[in-house]
Amino acid sequence: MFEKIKEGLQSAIKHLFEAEVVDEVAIKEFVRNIQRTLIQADVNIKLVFELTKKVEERLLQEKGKPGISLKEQALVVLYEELTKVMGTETRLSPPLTSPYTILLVGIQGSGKTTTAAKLARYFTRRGYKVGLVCADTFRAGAYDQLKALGDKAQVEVFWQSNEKAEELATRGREYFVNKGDNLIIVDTSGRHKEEKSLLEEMNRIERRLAPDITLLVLDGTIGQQASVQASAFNAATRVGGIVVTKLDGTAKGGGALTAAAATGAKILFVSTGERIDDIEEFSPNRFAGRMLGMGDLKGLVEKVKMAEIQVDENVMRRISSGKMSLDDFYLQMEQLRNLGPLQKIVEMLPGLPKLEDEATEKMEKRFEKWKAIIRAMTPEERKEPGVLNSSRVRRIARGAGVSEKDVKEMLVAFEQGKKLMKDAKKMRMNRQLLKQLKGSGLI
Ligand SMILES: Nc1nc2c(ncn2[C@@H]2O[C@H](COP(=O)(O)OP(=O)(O)OP(=O)(O)O)[C@@H](O)[C@H]2O)c(=O)[nH]1
Ligand SMILES: [Mg+2]
Repeated sequence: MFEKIKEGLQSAIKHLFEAEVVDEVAIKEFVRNIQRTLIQADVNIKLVFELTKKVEERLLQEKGKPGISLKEQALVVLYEELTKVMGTETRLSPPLTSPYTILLVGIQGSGKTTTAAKLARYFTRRGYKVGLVCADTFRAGAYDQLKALGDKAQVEVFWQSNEKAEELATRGREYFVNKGDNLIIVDTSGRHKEEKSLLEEMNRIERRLAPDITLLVLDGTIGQQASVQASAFNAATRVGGIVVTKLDGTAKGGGALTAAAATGAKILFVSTGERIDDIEEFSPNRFAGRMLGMGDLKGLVEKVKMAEIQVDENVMRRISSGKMSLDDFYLQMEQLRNLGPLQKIVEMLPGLPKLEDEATEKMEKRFEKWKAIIRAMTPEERKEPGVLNSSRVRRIARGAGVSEKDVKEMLVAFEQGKKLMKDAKKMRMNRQLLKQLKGSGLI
């Protein structure tokens, strides 16, 4: 799913992460690459430009936040904006205590019958007693198809011949309610050429049946055309949610999802294959993460937010102007620690070379040691490390339970860090930063 989008977005990100300097030019190129990818995925041009304009504006305005490089920020901003265009997260959770009716509508071949069976299975697994009603009086073999699928889901299917669709729908519901079922799913017909009469029929069924929710089933392969269908059905019925089908193997999935979301209707489920279990709840967060090819982007966003909260503006100003004190250095190490295991953070950022486990472990251990050293110092020493002579170093080493060599090593690293932070303003480069860290012997 989303192979093309994934490829395009990831290559845009990789390109940005490999850039020497992330300046306005690099950001604009990043944005252009994203535009191209989304347009290829059939996302509506207006939506694409709105999204990329926001990404660009935010990146130029927000610049890098303290402790976060502009590249990481770019990734998070893109993730957040992608999530937004896919709508809000909504769950369909019918009550278990009273009967709930779902009416499925949609044009011919959109996947209604398949979806009816998939939903039957989905809700059966969650403890509902489900009944399927075939209210398709148009399609030859409509009942046989639903019956075969219903058997797979182990759900009973109701059907009677020679009935009006609205008649069939209400009788079916009555039958299952009397049986004590609490979730009734009604499948309807779709007619290609007679869309007007189809909409009229759906309107009739809806008025008569008064379902708890009408779900519109949209074929994902139609891309942004989804919005036209959604609007037409919404005018004839009260579309309460959308199911986008056939997202497997279509390059237009991004278009269908964003177009459907743009109509204001909520996408509740997506279907990704012909098998009975190929259905999942729609989650904008998770899908944006998937499009960016990262499992735990949400986690990264939270971590970035956390880091933002903890960074003191004054400290950052001191650090980036090269006036870092040992207290600031200590805080920096603390924050790195708060972000979680270093290895995990590095893994979450695309385009970064993998650190060996041992290297990160070594680095983390060293940080602990250095923190102990700083704790063993007087406030004056922390503020002005220049006063440290050999007798003070000896005292500190003893106080921290380390060797004098360790203390000296920390002081060298601190001086290097100070310089690094000063330069970081200019480069904000993970790769270079890592190289320098490696070169400095810190890791
Ligand atoms: N690959 C794929 N095929 C699907 C998916 N959902 C449905 N299909 C296929 O699409 C075709 C049409 O599905 P149906 O469920 O019969 O569609 P319908 O809306 O009930 O069609 P009508 O009753 O004729 O209006 C079938 O061959 C399904 O197997 C999906 O998510 N992925
Ligand atoms: Mg059907």
